[in-house]
Amino acid sequence: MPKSTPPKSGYTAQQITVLEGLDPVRKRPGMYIGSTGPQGLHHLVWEVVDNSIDEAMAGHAKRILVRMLPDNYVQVVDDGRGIPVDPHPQFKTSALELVMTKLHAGGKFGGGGYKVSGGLHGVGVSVVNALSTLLRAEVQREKQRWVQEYHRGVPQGKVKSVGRAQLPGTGTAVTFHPDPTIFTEIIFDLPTILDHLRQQAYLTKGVTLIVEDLRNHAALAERFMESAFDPKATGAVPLTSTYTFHFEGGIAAFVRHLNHRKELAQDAVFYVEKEAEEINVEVALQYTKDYKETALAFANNIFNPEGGTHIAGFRTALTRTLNAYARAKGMLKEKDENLTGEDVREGLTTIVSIKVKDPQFEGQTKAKLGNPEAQTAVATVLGDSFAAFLEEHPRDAESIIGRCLLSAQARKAARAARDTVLRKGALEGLTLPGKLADCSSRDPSVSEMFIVEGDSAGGSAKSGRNREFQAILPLRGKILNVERARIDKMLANNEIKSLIIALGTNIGEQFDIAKLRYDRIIIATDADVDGAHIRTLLLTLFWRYFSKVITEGHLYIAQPPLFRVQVGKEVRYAYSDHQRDDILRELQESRKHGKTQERKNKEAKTDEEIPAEIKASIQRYKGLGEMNPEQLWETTMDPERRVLKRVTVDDAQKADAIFDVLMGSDVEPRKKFIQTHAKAVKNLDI
Ligand code: 0RA
Repeated sequence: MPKSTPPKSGYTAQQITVLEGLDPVRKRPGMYIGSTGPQGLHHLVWEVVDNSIDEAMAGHAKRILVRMLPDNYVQVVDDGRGIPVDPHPQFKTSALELVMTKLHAGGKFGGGGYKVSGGLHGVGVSVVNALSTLLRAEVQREKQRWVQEYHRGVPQGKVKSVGRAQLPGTGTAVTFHPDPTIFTEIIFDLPTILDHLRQQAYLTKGVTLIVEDLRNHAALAERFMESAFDPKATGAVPLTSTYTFHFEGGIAAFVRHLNHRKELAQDAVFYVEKEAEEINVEVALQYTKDYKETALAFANNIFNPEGGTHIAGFRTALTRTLNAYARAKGMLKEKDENLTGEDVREGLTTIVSIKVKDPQFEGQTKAKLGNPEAQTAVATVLGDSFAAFLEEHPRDAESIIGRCLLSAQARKAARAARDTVLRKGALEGLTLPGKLADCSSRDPSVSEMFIVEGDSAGGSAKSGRNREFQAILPLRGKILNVERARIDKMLANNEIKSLIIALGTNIGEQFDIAKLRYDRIIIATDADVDGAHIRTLLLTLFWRYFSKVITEGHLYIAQPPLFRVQVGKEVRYAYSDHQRDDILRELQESRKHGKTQERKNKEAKTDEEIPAEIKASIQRYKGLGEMNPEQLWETTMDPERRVLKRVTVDDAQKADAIFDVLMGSDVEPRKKFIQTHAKAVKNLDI
């Protein structure tokens, strides 16, 4: 528990109850925010933003701002009504303090109408407070500015008025610093924040979400640390560090954006928003000439990577409606089979977003919606309105049905081809590929396989490995982009064939996870754009055809170091720029110290005569191929020393569904994208 200094006034008794209230959060943070890694860290931001989004959805806030400040501070400001500061009738404490210090106290104030956006977030801002070394709440209300500060969830004084409101109107601001004793790292990632806020902006039409990156604007940041509502500082934020998201079209704009680089098979985006079974349902869809389906599902603005009942309801209604329409218009003859679910989903981009009072999530990762009434609700809403859309847009309808008939044909042809391939035993009984350097152990539970990019790195990995339990599969070039390929084409691709045989699980209907030959499959690619692309392709491949390898936790990404730092004889490896600088400083310090001692012992010289700089050599690794076998073993393969990142369903979903501009991690192209569009259109519907 935090040992904070006792506050001055009679605050001690209160302090104890607050601690008791938030104690479980600090004891088991994972229960509240999922993890204490980077995902959990960013959850803090989502949690605070969610509260402001609720205020926006209730019709009271128009603008929500996320400021990234130096030293890992984040500030979230909205122009809502301001959290009430007056004493709560039951608890006799300021409502603001209750919201900040009581679990699940979130939206229960102000009577009735206020809605909590539940789910994985929705745990309440008090959780953020408990997990922050410092949190400051500022409220503009009744023409005053009110402030309270907390240290690991403990108030450092009462809610106080600190003078007149600074900006016109009302609002709430929360500034916090995550607790480094809780989180494995506390560095916030701009692309992650932009991705999330863009997504939230699509899901909350009409609201403006703004990110200001002020991590390199010390003077401005200092003013905001004093007051989030400082009008002078507010007016001085440069446009170049500002990212604005606002979509009048909501999820229809989201679909348009997901399809912006694709050839379309339908002009108008279909969009509906309606209530059924007390659930608010929104669906947007548009057909493309692509092969793959993109379907993103959200419940209460939370992404459900594994879909759930809302997606199920969408699918049945879609298939049923299209078959009924095609029959009625004679596009399907009496003798023709019905279109299958697969046929009607090829090339389709869909967003389903529902708001439900009591969301239930299923599965290990809580990634799947379970409410049975959501299935009926979505099916009802979509069935009615999509049938009407087809009647009103006969040309789109014709093009959509044509597209589905074509994929039915292709499906039958592909099945025939695959059956031939599989019957011929293309995979079964085939010997392990020649390029695989297998391990000697036959016990999958101790074995691992590295998928290594390129022959030269493959060579180093083969000599550097522990052959007892480590197998190496070098992959040459870019593997086939499975996004566009059908299973018959994939099976003809040699790189992929090697991979499937090495895994041992087979593929498609024959897939059997029990036959996996290694407990850990480790992807090792270079730290450059090509490496990232190959990694994305592999993730997509695994997600599409071997998803259990991911959901059962067998897929990993190796984290080779970016730098080798040497001072004197000492060698260390660094995995980031920041770490490189730390190591360098540390090594130089310890060496300087060593030299001082040496000379003091010999000649009794003073400190001033010791050289300040000591030669260091820094090597930047551009690829795995630049490391010799020993280095590769030490840094990337040795279980005692290496860093591995386990691939999550979320990683795979991102790679699969939206790895273009929307989800890509390079900021520049997207920044440009946002900015050009921001200037071109008044209502930023991109
Ligand atoms: C309950 C009641 C009222 C405002 C809020 C909650 C509120 C909460 C948050 C959290 C972040 N920003 C927020 N803005 C407002 C106001 C009730 C009233 O004024 O009548």
